[in-house]
Amino acid sequence: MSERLFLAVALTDEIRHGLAAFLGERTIRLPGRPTPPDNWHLTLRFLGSAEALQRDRVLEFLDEHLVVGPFTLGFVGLGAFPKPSRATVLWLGVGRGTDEVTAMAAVGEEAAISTGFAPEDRPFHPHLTLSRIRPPTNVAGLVEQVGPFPLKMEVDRLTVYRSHLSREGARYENVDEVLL
Ligand code: 2AM
Repeated sequence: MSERLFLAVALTDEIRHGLAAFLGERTIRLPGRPTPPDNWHLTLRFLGSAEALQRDRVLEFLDEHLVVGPFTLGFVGLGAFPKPSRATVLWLGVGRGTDEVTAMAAVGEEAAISTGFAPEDRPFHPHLTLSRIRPPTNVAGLVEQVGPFPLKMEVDRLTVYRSHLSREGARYENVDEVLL
């Protein structure tokens, strides 16, 4: 049976609560459909539908090739895809640790390709999705208004998530971890 998988950097509870408080204190009303704090993460590589054997092979590849060591992750302010004046995704950006997160994503990409997934066609841009917006909306004012999120966290693992989609939205289950 296949499952819907993605590779990510999980957030600590401290960051989850800290970011929720940071947004709350600034009384920021996120436009569109905000992602629940329990779902916050940094996607490294979305795999999509995978068989159990493929998951095992991705994990083996990561175990062997992921040479990034533990590092400190810092954040910056808000940004938007494709651009703030016509945003469909509002996100929090990554500052310190960008090189390490990018290196993790590159190994995730190699793992995906070597186990038969199609190559990703979009350039990697580390981000934490805060809201999905339809129709596209101008969030330039909001992006400028919110300064950098000051908390940092130590990253010592890559997390494999299984995504469960339902009418109530997505739920992400941590199914495996690869230590850095
Ligand atoms: P995001 O990182 O911008 O939020 C689980 O769905 C995660 O994988 C989400 O965080 C999502 O985007 C990311 N993702 C990347 N490509 C995706 C795709 N084609 N379909 C669904 N999610 C995708």
